[in-house]
Amino acid sequence: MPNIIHKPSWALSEAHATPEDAFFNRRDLIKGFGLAGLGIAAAAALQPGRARADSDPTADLYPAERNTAFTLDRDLTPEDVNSTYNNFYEFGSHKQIWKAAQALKTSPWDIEIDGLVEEPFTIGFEDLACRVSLEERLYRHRCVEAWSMTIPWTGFALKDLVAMAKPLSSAKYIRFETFLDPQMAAGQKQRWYPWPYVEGVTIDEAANDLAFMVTGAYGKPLAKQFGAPLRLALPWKYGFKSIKSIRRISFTDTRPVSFWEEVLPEEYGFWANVNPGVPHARWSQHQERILHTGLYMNTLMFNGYGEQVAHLYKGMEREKLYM
Ligand SMILES: Nc1nc2c(c(=O)[nH]1)N[C@H]1C(S)=C(S)[C@@H](COP(=O)(O)O)O[C@H]1N2
Ligand SMILES: [Mo]
Repeated sequence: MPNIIHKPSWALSEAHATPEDAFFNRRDLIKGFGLAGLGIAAAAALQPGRARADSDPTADLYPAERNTAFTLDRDLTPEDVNSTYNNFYEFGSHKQIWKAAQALKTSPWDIEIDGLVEEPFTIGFEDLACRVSLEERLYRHRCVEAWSMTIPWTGFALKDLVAMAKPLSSAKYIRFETFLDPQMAAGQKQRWYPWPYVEGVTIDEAANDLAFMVTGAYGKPLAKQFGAPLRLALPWKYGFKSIKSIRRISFTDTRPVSFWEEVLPEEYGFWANVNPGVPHARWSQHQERILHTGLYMNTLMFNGYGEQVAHLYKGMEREKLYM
């Protein structure tokens, strides 16, 4: 397992711990006044914003240090643009789902690791976030609908999670699954979609340096509309591969059928690598609209990440690699 580098706010260092005697003295004092409950409530009320029950216990992990190996040749998309234009069908099939997505309950959030692993286990998201080493990376994101953005993600390498899961040598793919809760996410009441959202990668793709598990963006814990608390970022693939709000990670020897592949297999496949030369069934992939400027740019092979990933697909020319 990776070293514990960051400490969450609730794991107080010894230097900050209240010495036991002082603690007991204070408690006796409060008891003496007969105002224990009231005293605590009043103290909390005097400090709005402090010790709030709903505050995010992973907030102390941000901002994480930027890994300069992952930089960009273009401006970042402003946060207010990115966080108000999203695909998250669980909360509606349009781009303005950011308000509806605030209904997503992200704590507690357990992640199941199962399938072809030495021993299946469940880990709480906050626990996971503290066991890995978080870093910031600047990534491109190219949606299959021909718009693109750039974003400072915070997270950890997917290969670190694979190491933690200890897959058997028979595992060839990883299948990711989002939550299923139609009461919370009204989009999941639309029965014609095969909920929950599912995505998959090969073990080799997961081992690539670029494959990133995202826990934050813009130097903060992930906003709900970005797929809190944990999503994937696979910047050389069309955006739909980057599954949001992951609940279950399964190691398997069969290729997972992803959500969009199940809906429209003639238009969406398993690989979905960005290729400007291979048009979508209904539109060209030659260019992309930059979200915050509205200007068009030529789309790059593997979204500009060919040097890092092209080798993964050598000898696979018979596969539908670009849809
Ligand atoms: N669970 C889930 N994950 C998802 C989607 C979704 O609808 N549900 N949409 C995908 C698509 S099509 C894109 S382009 C990206 C959008 O990510 P963003 O909103 O952070 O830009 O999320 C992907 N992950
Ligand atoms: Mo997308």
